[in-house]
Amino acid sequence: MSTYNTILLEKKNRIAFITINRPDVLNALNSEVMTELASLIAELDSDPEIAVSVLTGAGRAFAAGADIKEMESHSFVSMYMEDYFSKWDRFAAARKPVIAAVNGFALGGGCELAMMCDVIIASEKAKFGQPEIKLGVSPGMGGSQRLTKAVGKAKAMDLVLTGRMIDATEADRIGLVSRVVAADDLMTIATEAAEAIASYSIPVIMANKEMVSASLELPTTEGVRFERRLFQALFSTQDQKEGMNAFVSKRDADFRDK
Ligand code: CO8
Repeated sequence: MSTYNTILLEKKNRIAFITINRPDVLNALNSEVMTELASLIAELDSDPEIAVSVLTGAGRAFAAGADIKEMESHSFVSMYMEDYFSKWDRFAAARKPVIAAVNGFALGGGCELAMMCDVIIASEKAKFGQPEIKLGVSPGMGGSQRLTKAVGKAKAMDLVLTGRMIDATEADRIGLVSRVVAADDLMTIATEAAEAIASYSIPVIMANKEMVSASLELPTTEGVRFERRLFQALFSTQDQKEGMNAFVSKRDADFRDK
């Protein structure tokens, strides 16, 4: 297992708990966080003992955005030549589900990171926003696309163009988050959601994630065809036989990830 400077990792009962750990700078996402998270997520994708991850932030932020101090002196050429922040694409391409447990500020890149995850469980203290316009830039980690797909044009334009922060209640109302929970219950409820997912068959979890994710990219007819092929393919798994036999026999299923 690799060791990391900017993130904490704990693996328990098929769940990887990942904490972004730069609380002094509200977990600002610098290149090191990106590199470490991208590499960890690839490692977890190929770890047969892990079904799902929970991502949160240490202290009072989930992540208050990309690291402004790291970005400030960049030029277009240096950004372009490095393809600055392109490794976030690897994080977003995770094949196993990631639950974002948003404990506080999720601003700019922090909001974009939460939106790369599959389920967003927000503490009532969470705050979301895309304030990049105030810094003379724009979303750069997928926010203009994922936010618009999540909440529609009217809300996305409001958030991106005004740069205003919204609270968890508003985020819930506009469909940005999956659930809002009391701050003290955040990790318990995120863990319960992860445990529910982790109780299922890993290849089946992955197929379910893959087809929902495909809906964001494919026209409906293609998406439905993709869903049907994957659904049909799942009948080649032992876990389909086990799941259906367990139901018919009125017993709990014993999935084997096969
Ligand atoms: N980057 C670097 N440092 C940060 C960041 C950040 N995004 N956010 C907070 N910090 C630091 C502060 O500088 C401060 O450090 P120090 O103690 O050394 O001065 C520490 O964290 C605590 O912050 P504050 O004192 O400001 O705490 P407050 O409670 O007063 O305010 C806020 C909290 C409102 C969250 C405030 O910190 C804030 O506005 N932060 C910036 C939010 C922001 O603008 N985020 C967007 C960043 S740009 C971005 O994410 C672009 C993404 C796409 C890039 C892709 C490139 C290809």
